[in-house]
Amino acid sequence: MFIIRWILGTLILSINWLTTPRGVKRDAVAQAAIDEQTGNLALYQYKACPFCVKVRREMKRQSLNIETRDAKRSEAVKQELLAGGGLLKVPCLRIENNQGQVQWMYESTDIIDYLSGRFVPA
Ligand SMILES: N[C@@H](CCC(=O)N[C@@H](CS)C(=O)NCC(=O)O)C(=O)O
Repeated sequence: MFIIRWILGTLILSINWLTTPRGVKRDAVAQAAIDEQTGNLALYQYKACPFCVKVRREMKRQSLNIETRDAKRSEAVKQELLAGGGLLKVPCLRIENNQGQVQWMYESTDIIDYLSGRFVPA
């Protein structure tokens, strides 16, 4: 089982690496404004989880510099996710607003919809 998972994980990461999307180019001022907003976001994830890869690809496509936190490799990160979000499931986006209120968003599709709705110009 471990071997199969390792092979699948390596395959997913290799295909992802070979087909990495190009990020949108913004001027420095616009990118700095986006970076300030994404500073309040963090993606809890596993490196080779296909749903996490899907979200990371969208981040790349939109040039969103969102901190990623690996809940498999770090016990502290895993505990943060469990304590905050309530489930050990990835991907999960931690969203903090300017008042310090925190929302934990699970489901890759919901996360991608949220990022597109917030950062892709209509
Ligand atoms: N429908 C979810 C599926 C997420 C999912 O199944 N994630 C797996 C990792 S690939 C998970 O967190 N499983 C629980 C665990 O590993 O403890 C999504 O699209 O985000």
